[in-house]
Amino acid sequence: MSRPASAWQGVVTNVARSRCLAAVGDNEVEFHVPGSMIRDNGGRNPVRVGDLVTLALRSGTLVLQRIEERTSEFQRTHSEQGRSPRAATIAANLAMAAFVLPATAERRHLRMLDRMLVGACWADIPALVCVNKWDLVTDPGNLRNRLRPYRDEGWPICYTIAPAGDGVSGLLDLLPPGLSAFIGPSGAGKTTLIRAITGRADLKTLGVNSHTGKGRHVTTAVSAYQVDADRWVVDAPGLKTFGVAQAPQEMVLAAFPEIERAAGSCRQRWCDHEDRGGCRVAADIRSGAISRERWASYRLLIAEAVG
Ligand SMILES: Nc1nc2c(ncn2[C@@H]2O[C@H](COP(=O)(O)OP(=O)(O)OP(=O)(O)O)[C@@H](O)[C@H]2O)c(=O)[nH]1
Ligand SMILES: [Zn+2]
Repeated sequence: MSRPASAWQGVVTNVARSRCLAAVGDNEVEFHVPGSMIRDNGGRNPVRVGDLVTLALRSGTLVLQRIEERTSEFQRTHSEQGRSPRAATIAANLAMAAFVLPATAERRHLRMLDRMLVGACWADIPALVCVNKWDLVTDPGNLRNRLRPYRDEGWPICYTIAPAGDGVSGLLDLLPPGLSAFIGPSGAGKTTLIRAITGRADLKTLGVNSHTGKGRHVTTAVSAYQVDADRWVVDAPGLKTFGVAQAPQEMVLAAFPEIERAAGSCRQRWCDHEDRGGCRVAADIRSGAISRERWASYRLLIAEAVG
């Protein structure tokens, strides 16, 4: 389809409540989303970072004309107060999801990792794990052990100290052409990593609150930054929760390949894995081939996902 001379194509780099930015050629331009498109989307801005958009110039303002069909949607289930849970897209057309955890990882961070991996399987995009703040790790052997199930299933894991740039070139080597989104809990160091990768000193981090020890919620909008000619990184606000209620159960299974494989070898086709005779999953849990943490996580997520 030909487009009028006054139309431009771009990739969305920033979505805030009232304005959006897109990279058009070598420029970043601001554009307006027509009220009708927001109304048609149930009162929400339909634009996401990563969207390929067509913009038209109207009375001196760039206006969104069309959002091209997405190749992938990285989404989670999200419930706002008093509303029923709905799927919310974090970014569109991603080539990679980079899950950032602090090396001070607590149990809840690893459980969030399982949830985010369901999100990557649901979006059908590859994922990697970046364990940042490696300078603060207290028991490195224990943490590496707890991450072994992920490594064994082929998810790349890298260890970084973002402010010093340690491990950052290894992380960069893992990013494919296109958009890679940095996702994880608040204060994990996503913005600091992106600053180290892009060399952009203007990216703001506010530091960790010295009283609570928690990272402050500093990144408020999803934004994309250019790394080199064909790679972009996406900084997303820190997540507190990552619901999978709208994800199909097969996507949960895909995020636990060690369990999926074992279940395929249970003697009963519809085995409930309650350790009756011939259950391979139960045998693998007993032998340690399936970690108890991952098994408990799987059971929660499979119950949460749609059947
Ligand atoms: N010791 C140490 N501190 C780090 C490291 N990486 C980041 N920090 C610090 O941790 C704090 C939070 O870092 P951010 O980059 O803002 O974290 P974020 O994940 O972007 O946080 P949100 O924007 O809230 O999601 C800042 O004070 C950083 O300087 C690291 O590898 N080691
Ligand atoms: Zn079984």
